[in-house]
Amino acid sequence: MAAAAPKPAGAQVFDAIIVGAGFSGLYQLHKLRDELGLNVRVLEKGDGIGGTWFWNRYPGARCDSESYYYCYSFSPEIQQEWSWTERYPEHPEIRRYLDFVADRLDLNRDIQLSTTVTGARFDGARSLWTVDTAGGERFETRFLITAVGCLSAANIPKFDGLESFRGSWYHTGAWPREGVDFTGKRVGQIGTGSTGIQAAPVIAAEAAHLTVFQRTANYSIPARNRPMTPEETRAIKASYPEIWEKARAGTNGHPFDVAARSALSVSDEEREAIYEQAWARGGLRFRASFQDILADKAANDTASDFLRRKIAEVVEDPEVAERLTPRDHGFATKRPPIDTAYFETFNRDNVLLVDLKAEPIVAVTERGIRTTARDYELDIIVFATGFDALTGPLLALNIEGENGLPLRQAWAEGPRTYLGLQVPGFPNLFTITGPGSPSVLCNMPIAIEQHVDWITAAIRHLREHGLDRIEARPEAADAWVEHVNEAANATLLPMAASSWYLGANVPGKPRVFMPYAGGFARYIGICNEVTGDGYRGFALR
Ligand code: NA7
Repeated sequence: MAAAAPKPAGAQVFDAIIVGAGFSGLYQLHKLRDELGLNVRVLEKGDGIGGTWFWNRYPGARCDSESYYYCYSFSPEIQQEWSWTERYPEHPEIRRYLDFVADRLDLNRDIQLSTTVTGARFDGARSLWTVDTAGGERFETRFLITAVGCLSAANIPKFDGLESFRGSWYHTGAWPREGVDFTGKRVGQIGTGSTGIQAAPVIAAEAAHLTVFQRTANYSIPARNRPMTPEETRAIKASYPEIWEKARAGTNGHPFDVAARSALSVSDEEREAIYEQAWARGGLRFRASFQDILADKAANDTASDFLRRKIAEVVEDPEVAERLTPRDHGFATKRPPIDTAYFETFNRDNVLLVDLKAEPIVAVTERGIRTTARDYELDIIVFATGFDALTGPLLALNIEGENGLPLRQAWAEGPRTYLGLQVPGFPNLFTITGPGSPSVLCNMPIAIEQHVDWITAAIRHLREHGLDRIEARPEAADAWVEHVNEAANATLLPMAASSWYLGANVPGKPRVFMPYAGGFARYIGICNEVTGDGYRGFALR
């Protein structure tokens, strides 16, 4: 590597700065420090590690991937030492797991908590990044790696009058550590995505009254959560190599097969039986019942119809059931939630459903929420309104690349990356699970590991060849953006007009399908080919 130029007074110098201490940041720290021997600092905004799971402590928050594969695969020791208690881990258990990993690998000593990055600029002459924090610290680093998660910038709708509300309000993705006591309270929950669907049953059981403000009705599959048995855990631990192999060979990084049959190739009775079985098993695997659920509208209709009928079976009041029934998008074209007694919650006497399509919110008042139809008096408002997904957490860092180009400007028309790993004009910046990679369409930890491994190998390559810089070529990024669009258009995913995959949930955000829908296995193959081909599409020097 070229010798580092003199540093400005006060800047702390590292080989790599990683922003974020969730699944991505922890593993990236381990790889760069313990395998490459780099001097690394992780900067983390929270006062604890855990990333997404540090912030998302709302009632009912648990993972939708099954615990035994929502974890790291890189360490056979860790996966033998750790045992999950439930099929779907609740948020405190995931934090305990990450603490266990951090302790086991002695990571905490290189993690700086309560440190918010406020800006990062690339100095082309010295091939170095300068990183500034809210506390006035300055860092200099050769490599800047964002490990900020895909769903970490809260989307809080700008309702008139929110500041006048006399009660308390919370966003689910920035939940107070000490929790919220709903006892005896009248609660309003806005949003019925995966989060709202997890939270509503738990809030309803505790609060005096819950009003759910729904803009778009959603499908949901029962999670069928339950404790893990010792036999199951033993069997899983004995077969981890095959589990991970299967997860990497699939579309979504889950270790299950997608049935190699069309929903239209079987009789109505057979299809119904297959869906009933998947419904009884529960979980995201419902999607895998047929291979064309996300590829063919007629096939998708069969799944959507089945799930609509289930809502009508569970919800006692037919009018409420109809309002809860999604009619404007097909199943799984938006991120499919899984639940524990979500639809049953609307059979409770203390729960009211408000259809915001029929009566939109006009304002938040001192006493609650006003729609075009009436006022709802509330003590607590819960915003389960999602995130400025994928691009939001990156833009919040105020990154400026070569010649002072702000990332916000480079992405004015939507994110433009090569493989979701790098952005042209931003040398030595790596974006773990960035837009244009499988990320949120995938079981996250395994997607993260693949990115971290790729980034680590790229940095190793630079160092072994005495090089300073790696940067995505503009033409490679253009071709990749085109491929990401093609991959999305080969599915039904872009059909859901209000999807956060498209940025449609945030007013003014460019409508671009952001994650890579071409499949995890295919994506891994492309990344490996690029590396094998001398980092095709990247400029190294
Ligand atoms: P989502 O899936 O984006 O859901 C947010 C919900 O909030 C959804 O029902 C939205 O309705 C609703 N929303 C958003 N803005 C508004 C306004 N202005 N008014 C009324 N309702 C609104 O976020 P989640 O947190 O549930 O899930 C995010 C991911 O976390 C999830 O997919 C998993 O990957 C984990 P809309 O559908 O946009 O009409």
